[in-house]
Amino acid sequence: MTYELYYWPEIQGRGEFIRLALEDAGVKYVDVARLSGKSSGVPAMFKFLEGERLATPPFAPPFLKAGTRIIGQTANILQFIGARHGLAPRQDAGRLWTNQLQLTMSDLVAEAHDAHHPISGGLYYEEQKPEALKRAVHFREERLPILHGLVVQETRDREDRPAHRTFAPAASSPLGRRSDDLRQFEIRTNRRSSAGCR
Ligand SMILES: N[C@@H](CCC(=O)N[C@@H](CS)C(=O)NCC(=O)O)C(=O)O
Repeated sequence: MTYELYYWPEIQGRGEFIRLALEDAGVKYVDVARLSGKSSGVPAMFKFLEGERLATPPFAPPFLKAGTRIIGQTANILQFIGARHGLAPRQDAGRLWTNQLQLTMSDLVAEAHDAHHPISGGLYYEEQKPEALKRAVHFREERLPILHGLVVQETRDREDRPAHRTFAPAASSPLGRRSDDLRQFEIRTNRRSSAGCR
């Protein structure tokens, strides 16, 4: 089977997470919106987003067509590819942890986007530059170090360990360490998260 990936052709964006997983799995796929010709390109993507009545419609690109199945949401697609092609563990503990890391990445991507589009994703960056500049300070100083630090540290700590075996949080990770640092981390992120959600 050849997978069909649907994503904006000119940018890496969230589509790149899926491309990397498909490449790593070594499976056949087409990047539909990057192709030209009948049933290809961006119009083919819009057919799914706007046209057809689907039982499980995607909210936004990226989405993956696997046979008759249409799967949306980056983390969800990765969970599907990961389990199917041995890139992520099948057991609950490891599967949940891997997905949790990816959802953290998704938060990071969304917050980076919102720092540039603080008023609306429907407006160009240039139309909301003063607000973006203000928000960028908070993003850079408060959110980015936490989210980025967590992902980088976890990845680094895992390099020496055989993949798919140990899927508890790494001992030196803020999530794996029961210490004052962890309590500080939890207090800090909870406060920041709830402030962000309001
Ligand atoms: N939570 C979704 C977000 C998808 C998303 O926002 N995709 C962007 C491109 S990266 C888009 O095309 N959005 C159009 C829209 O939100 O209407 C995911 O992780 O896949």
